[in-house]
Amino acid sequence: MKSISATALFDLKGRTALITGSTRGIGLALAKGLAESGARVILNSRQQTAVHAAVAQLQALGLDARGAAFDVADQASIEAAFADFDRAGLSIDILINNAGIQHRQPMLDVSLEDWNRVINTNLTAAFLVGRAAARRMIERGQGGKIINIGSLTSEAARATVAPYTVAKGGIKMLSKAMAAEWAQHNIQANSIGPGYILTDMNEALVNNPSFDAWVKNSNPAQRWGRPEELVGTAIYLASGASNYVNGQIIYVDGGWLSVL
Ligand code: GCO
Repeated sequence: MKSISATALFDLKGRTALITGSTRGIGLALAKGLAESGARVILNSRQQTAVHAAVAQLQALGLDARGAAFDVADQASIEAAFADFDRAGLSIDILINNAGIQHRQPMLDVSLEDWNRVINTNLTAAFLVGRAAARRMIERGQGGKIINIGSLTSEAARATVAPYTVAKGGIKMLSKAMAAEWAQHNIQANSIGPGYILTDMNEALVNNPSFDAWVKNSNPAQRWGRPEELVGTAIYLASGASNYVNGQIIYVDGGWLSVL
């Protein structure tokens, strides 16, 4: 096998990446990072206006960005979006299943509706979007990359976020299931487990002095992470540098899960 230079290993030129839930926070940071590494990126959320604004933000930086507004929790919406990609000749080589919501409430009080809403958006969506992308990757015969965004709660539970925790634990195992069935098609499916990251979803936690202190005292870096600190791991898992890595989860957590 011909050797590839180290820098070329991480080059995403000529690749097309779909990042779900990418109009802000972690998703937008990952989309910007992959685009800066040469990829064409497709941004997504349910809101067309938010998609347009985020695409404009990346295009203003000279990046190859376009948008696709669809609901990752709705199978018909996903299939319609992929039919649009097919018609536009867009081959998704890299998928980042990032879209997710949070619901903070004691498990004894969580309604079945809220439970299902979180599981559908944070886990089932990754299965449905992943399968739609994998079908086309397999048909094209050129393999592909799937990156599922997990959490510290893929490994350990925090009280009052049970639906999210269960979904994120499932995300970790979904990557392994994808590897088990799709590695033979040269698809690598892995997870990233972010620690506590400064995002809109966590704003209430950041602004809560006792929660803020708990986060800083619970990880050896003694700080919250920033969305852009996840970009390097995403580029690694989206690139040729990780062609023999499958079904893994990489925690980007300041060391949180590695210390007592
Ligand atoms: C919470 C937070 C967490 C973080 C992240 C930690 O309520 O505990 O929202 O879920 O977002 O997932 O890894």
